[in-house]
Amino acid sequence: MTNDKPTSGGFTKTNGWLDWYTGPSKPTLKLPAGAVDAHCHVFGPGDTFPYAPQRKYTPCDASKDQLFALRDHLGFERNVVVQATCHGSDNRAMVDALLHANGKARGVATVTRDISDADLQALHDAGVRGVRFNFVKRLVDFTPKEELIEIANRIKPLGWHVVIYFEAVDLPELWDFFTALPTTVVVDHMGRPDVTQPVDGPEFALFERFMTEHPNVWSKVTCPERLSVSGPKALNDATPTYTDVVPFAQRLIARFPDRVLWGTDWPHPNLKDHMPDDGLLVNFIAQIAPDEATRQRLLVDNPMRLYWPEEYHGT
Ligand code: 0GY
Repeated sequence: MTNDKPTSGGFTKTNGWLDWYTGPSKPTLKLPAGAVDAHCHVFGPGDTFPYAPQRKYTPCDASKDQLFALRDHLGFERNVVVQATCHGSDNRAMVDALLHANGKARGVATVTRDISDADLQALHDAGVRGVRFNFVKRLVDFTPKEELIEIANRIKPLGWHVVIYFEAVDLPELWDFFTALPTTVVVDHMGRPDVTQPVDGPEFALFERFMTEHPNVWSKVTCPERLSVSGPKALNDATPTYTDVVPFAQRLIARFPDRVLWGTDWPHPNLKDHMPDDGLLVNFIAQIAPDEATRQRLLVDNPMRLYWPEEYHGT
């Protein structure tokens, strides 16, 4: 990504959703050395890595080379590439990115119960360290819970974790299943709270209870652009953005400083009203993690402990 400046508004509309922001600004927030973008995707290219027939959306192609250019542009050193539903359980595009990242990318896969031990090991050797279970109904069809538990039990000996994606309203119904998972459990996007509700309200209190009572549960404090109702409202780098999401992310970072992760979510699938400038998203980190010590944990220590433990020796 050589473009430092937004071009023609920064995005175009394709396939019924917005193409990624084509000219992310340079963040004014300097990230700590070794920072990890712990939630991002690659899509296709579709002619090399076809999208899944059962997908619920068709994304714009978003290649590993574009992802790596974005990483360098924003000031990250590493990526965690998360399998998105549009590729189903065909992990080839994600694995291809890992294999071309010089050890600077790890992955989270989607697998089905019929995967062989040899194929699981091959994913591990490529750099996969987790599986993703998705419960967002607009994205996936239902998978029986006994199948998911079986998968969780098979990936546990590899030292992997389970990433879960769900809507906050569904947490009560999913609680027993989530709390029975035998591994570290990482929640995408803070469990998608309704940020028009008070941060002290019952919905987010339940999520905090989930993390308090279960020390194996981590959360990504990601996706202000998905959760916000107030929107980016960024006129310049100094203007606060996505302010309605800030109290939720701040709360989790303050309460669980060793169990939070951050990522861009590039290339932002399914956003229909605005496409974020990834430079401003990085600047947003300063609103939720105002001091350097907190950012060091959020962006370096925590993701390194989870994804590159063999290289992490503490700070
Ligand atoms: C995200 C969020 C979304 C999409 C997916 O796997 C996916 O397709 O996770 C979404 O639409 O909310 O994390 O990328």
